[in-house]
Amino acid sequence: MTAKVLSRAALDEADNPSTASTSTDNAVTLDTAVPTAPPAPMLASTSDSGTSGDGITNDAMPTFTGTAEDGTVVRLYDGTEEIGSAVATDGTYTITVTGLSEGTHQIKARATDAAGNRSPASPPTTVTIDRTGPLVSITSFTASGRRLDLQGTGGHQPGDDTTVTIVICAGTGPSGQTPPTFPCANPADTFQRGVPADGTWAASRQLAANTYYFARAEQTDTAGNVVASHIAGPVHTAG
Ligand SMILES: [Ca+2]
Ligand SMILES: [Ca+2]
Ligand SMILES: [Ca+2]
Repeated sequence: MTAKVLSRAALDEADNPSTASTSTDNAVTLDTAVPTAPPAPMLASTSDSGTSGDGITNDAMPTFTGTAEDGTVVRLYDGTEEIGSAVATDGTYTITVTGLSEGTHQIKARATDAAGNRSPASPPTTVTIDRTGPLVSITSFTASGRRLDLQGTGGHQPGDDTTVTIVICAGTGPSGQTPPTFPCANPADTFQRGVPADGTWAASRQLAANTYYFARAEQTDTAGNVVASHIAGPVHTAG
């Protein structure tokens, strides 16, 4: 609704007792309409690392987008804590939030109009911050004749890939005992091993004779964390 009001001076005689005005310049709109609750904020696809669309990300400062009444100030909350704000322009907003701790968060939006009316909270969006990569390692790397035997560990936490990828490369340098840069251009072998519940894996490979080899294992998770083990080796196959 619209109402004509007296100037602030007329309303506050202690400050300005003699300058009351009834000018129509002081017409203001009294906005008592509370904004409707915005829809749930959406995690921006660019902030949803690893598998897209699952709300699991290793980005601790993700960006959210959404819609709200034009011109309102949209605030995002993690529980009761405000984590970012922006003005809705053309009815949309983009907010990059302050750091979120690892774990699951329920993010809600509220919109506040120029008159200070605050909307109810939006439905929540669930986002999981996962910055912990799988625990992958090579624990044993030996040669017997031309056979290489490997043992290692892999992560078995929720979201960890169920396989590790093992890459074996020949050594470099005159003696062949210098470790290559991984991943090497022409791996001697690349293969995968499943990670059972006990978190260990083992493999045997038959490769070329009289060669120094190095190995590295790698594992990812749904958040897109990629962990590479140390480079194991050299081991030398028999001539
Ligand atoms: Ca309003
Ligand atoms: Ca994701
Ligand atoms: Ca993880």
